[in-house]
Amino acid sequence: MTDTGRRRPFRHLTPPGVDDLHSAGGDAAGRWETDKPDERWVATHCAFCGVQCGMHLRVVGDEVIGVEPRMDTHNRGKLCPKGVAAYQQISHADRLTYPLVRDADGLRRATWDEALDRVVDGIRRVQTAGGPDAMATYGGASMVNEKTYMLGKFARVGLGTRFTDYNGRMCMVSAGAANYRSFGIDRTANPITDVAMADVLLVLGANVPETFPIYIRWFWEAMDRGATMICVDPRETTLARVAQLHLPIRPGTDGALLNAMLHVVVHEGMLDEEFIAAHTSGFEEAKAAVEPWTPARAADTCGVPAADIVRAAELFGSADKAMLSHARGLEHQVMGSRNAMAAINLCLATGNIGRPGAGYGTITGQGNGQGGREHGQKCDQLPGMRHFTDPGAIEHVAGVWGIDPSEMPEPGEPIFRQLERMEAGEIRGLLNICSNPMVSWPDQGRTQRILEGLDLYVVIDIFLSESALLADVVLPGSAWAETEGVVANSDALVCKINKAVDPPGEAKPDIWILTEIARRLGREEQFPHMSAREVYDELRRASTGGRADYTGITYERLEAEGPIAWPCPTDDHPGTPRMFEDLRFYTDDGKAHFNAVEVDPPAEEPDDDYPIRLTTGRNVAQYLSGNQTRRLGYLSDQTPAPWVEIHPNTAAAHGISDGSPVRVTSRWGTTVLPALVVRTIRQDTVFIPYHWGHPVAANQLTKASFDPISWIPAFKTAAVRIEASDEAAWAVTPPPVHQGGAR
Ligand SMILES: Nc1nc2c(c(=O)[nH]1)N[C@H]1C(S)=C(S)[C@@H](COP(=O)(O)OP(=O)(O)OC[C@H]3O[C@@H](n4cnc5c(=O)[nH]c(N)nc54)[C@H](O)[C@@H]3O)O[C@H]1N2
Ligand SMILES: Nc1nc2c(c(=O)[nH]1)N[C@H]1C(S)=C(S)[C@@H](COP(=O)(O)OP(=O)(O)OC[C@H]3O[C@@H](n4cnc5c(=O)[nH]c(N)nc54)[C@H](O)[C@@H]3O)O[C@H]1N2
Ligand code: SF4
Ligand SMILES: [Mo]
Repeated sequence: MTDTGRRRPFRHLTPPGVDDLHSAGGDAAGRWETDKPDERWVATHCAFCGVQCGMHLRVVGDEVIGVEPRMDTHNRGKLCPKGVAAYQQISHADRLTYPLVRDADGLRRATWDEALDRVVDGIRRVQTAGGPDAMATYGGASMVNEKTYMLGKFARVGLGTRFTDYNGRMCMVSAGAANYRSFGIDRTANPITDVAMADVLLVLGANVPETFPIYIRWFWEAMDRGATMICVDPRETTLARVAQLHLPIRPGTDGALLNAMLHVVVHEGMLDEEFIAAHTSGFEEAKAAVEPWTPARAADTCGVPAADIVRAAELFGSADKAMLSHARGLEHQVMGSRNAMAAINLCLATGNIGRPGAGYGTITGQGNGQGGREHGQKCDQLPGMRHFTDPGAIEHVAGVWGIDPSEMPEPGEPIFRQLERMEAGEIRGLLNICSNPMVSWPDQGRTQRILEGLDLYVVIDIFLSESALLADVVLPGSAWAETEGVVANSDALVCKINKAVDPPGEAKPDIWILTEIARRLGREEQFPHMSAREVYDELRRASTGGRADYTGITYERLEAEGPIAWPCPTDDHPGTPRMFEDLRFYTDDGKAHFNAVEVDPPAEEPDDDYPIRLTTGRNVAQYLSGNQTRRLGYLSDQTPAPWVEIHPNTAAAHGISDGSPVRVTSRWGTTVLPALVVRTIRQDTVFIPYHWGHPVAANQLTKASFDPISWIPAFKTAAVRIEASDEAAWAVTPPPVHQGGAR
């Protein structure tokens, strides 16, 4: 590879002076190596969140024995507690090491042939009775892009079904819908490094110190430079504690707050009229929609002082460079997409987009939470972030897949719409790869009824999850360190994941499993067994000309240059770390679109029986459904079980003291958890981290109600009652018992 003089995106975007403070270490390319003769270091990225910190896996023989942070990647030698422990999954005694099939006594060991026969016979039966669409697939964004791409192709070509979707339906789809409507593309606009250069930061519903710990550096750096921080969260997170202004908002009311902020910006003459006229459309409608949202009215809805709303708007509206960031706190609501649109409206109205230190970003959650929504495992999408509405896209992708365009199924539906079809008996089979719905979907009772009611339920996982325990067939797949691949991190930086070891025991690469099922269904021609590299090269071709264009991002370039941000249409394109710098948008008219935001109440409102608001979320030491992190001693020691956060006044009113058992009951379920009595939460709200299964799962309490645009569940807005409980203890759920397949 010739030296093109290009610099790594994170360096390019690092504020002046910052680089000097940090020595990259290692050799000139930032590579570090071991001097131990038996040991190999494999350069890769973390298994967990969207930061995608670079790490070396330390490998001896066929075992990963440890980890060293990389200095040459955007984490600059830092890892959070989960990153430090991630490697312990790989050789973990609980790994699934052989297939399981269900018989009258439950799950038992089976050969691959027997298990695959069960899957293929099951699919044939389901599709003979109900047609191709009676079988559905459901994927996950912990998988590398090679796997997510293969899943979309497997569904459309291998099964011929229109029903595929993925776990980002619970995560990024509200932000995605808003980004798409406003900018015409579903990608974060400004890179997170822009935070460090902003004068004013507005952070809504993002617990950055716990959920993106390595990114917090940019927020502290901004504040050290004198930036003003405004934080909107019903809890006083570490970020809120240091913010100049904390708005402890009532859960589910961000749309009202943002509309009121735009109202103030309009009425106090803080609009960037020139920018609005030249680069946007739809402003008048958006302006009309915020007119009724006076600060006083929003104060009433949001439960924060009107003066603070005005101050927040004035700070944001008068800044030269303002950055707005949000995550799931703002998005896990029936208003999720509209909240994100209201956030973008505020940025557009004040001319904060496409500039260093001025703009907008939704912080993507999962390791491949960006890539997972680009290459076709999503229900209405074809690879390269292409849409079924575009006949050219169908033709292009059909060509890459070797099928006639007429064979391409129709666009599908979000998984939570598919659940209605499962309840109605229309969808009879589900293949779930890389998600644990028994912990992560809302209204766990309903989830269990649906999964148990299917004629065929197949799970491909690396550990036996609460959801795998209900399956007819469990197939042992591959962890991130067991195949090559790429992920796109929360800045759309495409990062190379490298293989350290083979899958354990009889476990197989996920791509092999999907390919083998498709072949046994008679699709040998479209599904030759391919290496990860061959799959990736096909993905790149499929993405050519799409919005998420990966054409120019080869494995070789990633290895030579480090992460590259898409779109990157040619071999000599430098990648696109910051979007919209030329103020051209991916919409029909090339302008950014304002969207008028009408405000609806939260999914559930408190009443006399359920007077308290429940919101749910995360803790620094656990990851998502916990199926991975609950097994890692070092992490589990920190938070072995969930708790319920309660304000001291609320606790006292209910006779609850710190550490005492509390029964929390919603219209949908009940559980008992220890109280964590803290001053850092609203008095009318309680919070439960959701990383554990039954009987302490937060999602026993949440309602299955959804954003009508994105179909994201309203995880942040339930209504409950709390009572001091006399139950001596609460169950600490260990992970489901492993199959005894220790290596
Ligand atoms: N340690 C850890 N890190 C993670 C993950 C993990 O499981 N564990 N998961 C990753 C993934 S997939 C994701 S999606 C991200 C999520 O990252 P975040 O969105 O930061 O995480 P959450 O804890 O879900 O919610 C963030 C905050 O929203 C607040 N909140 C609750 N209701 C509301 C509301 O109505 N309005 C507002 N404004 N705020 C509200 C909560 O109090 C919480 O502090 O984290 C990623 N990183
Ligand atoms: N109440 C409440 N519920 C929530 C949320 C909330 O804030 N509150 N947050 C929601 C959000 S944002 C998210 S992202 C979801 C996530 O919820 P889930 O989709 O359930 O997420 P994970 O726990 O990551 O599930 C991934 C599963 O795949 C397995 N796995 C990991 N990597 C691989 C791989 O490469 N191959 C295979 N075959 N398997 C693999 C893991 O062992 C695990 O069982 O939860 C949502 N649920
Ligand atoms: S911040 Fe995210 S990517 Fe980095 S080590 Fe922690 S979990 Fe892994
Ligand atoms: Mo997520």
